[in-house]
Amino acid sequence: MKITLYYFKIPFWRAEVTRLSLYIGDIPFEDYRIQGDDYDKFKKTGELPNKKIAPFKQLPVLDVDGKIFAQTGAIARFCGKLSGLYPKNDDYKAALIDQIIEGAQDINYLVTLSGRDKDTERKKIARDILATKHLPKWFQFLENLLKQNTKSIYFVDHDLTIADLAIWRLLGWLKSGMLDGVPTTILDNYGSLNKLREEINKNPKVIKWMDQVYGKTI
Ligand SMILES: N[C@@H](CCC(=O)N[C@@H](CS)C(=O)NCC(=O)O)C(=O)O
Repeated sequence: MKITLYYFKIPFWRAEVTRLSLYIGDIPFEDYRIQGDDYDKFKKTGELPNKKIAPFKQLPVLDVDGKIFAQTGAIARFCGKLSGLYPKNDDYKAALIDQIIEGAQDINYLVTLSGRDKDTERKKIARDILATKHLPKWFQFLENLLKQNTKSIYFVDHDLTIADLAIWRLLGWLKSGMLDGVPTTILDNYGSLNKLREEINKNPKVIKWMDQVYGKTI
């Protein structure tokens, strides 16, 4: 099976959940990062470097033996099944993982909405509401789910899944200081989320990936 993941040249959770899942599972894949002319063409027409058109003119897109499909969750699940980080025969466990990925989508959407206004003053207010109301509410939901799983520090059962990787990278972005109006202390009050982050930061394959691809831990 030949797998190519198309995404932009950034370590964003939408792609990183799949890149890391494949890397952890020792599944070979091409990590195609769209930039330069490829990027301009994609932005104008939705055309990918393999000449196919992205179904929603968005990334990520996965190419599996010449067949393509999009959407972060669909791609992460497909690759998670290959790498052993998503169940093949346990619908309930799969749904528990799915709800976290969908939660990540909801959080991402709130962040996107809060950054849309071109008016600086209105954007500042939107970001303030994001940082003081929306994010704390969603972090608490995630914190509760982590606490409910008494089997491990992960979201579901005993082991790492794509749910953990998605939230790990999403949280890394949210507390990075890159988002205007969202302080780097935003996660300080969430013990279980921090434990999850620390554990994944210590994962030898994650360390190796980060070092090899980005030259640092992010
Ligand atoms: N629902 C999609 C959203 C994907 C998405 O928003 N991708 C962004 C990059 S993070 C994109 O391709 N934006 C370009 C565009 O919308 O023109 C998913 O889950 O993958």
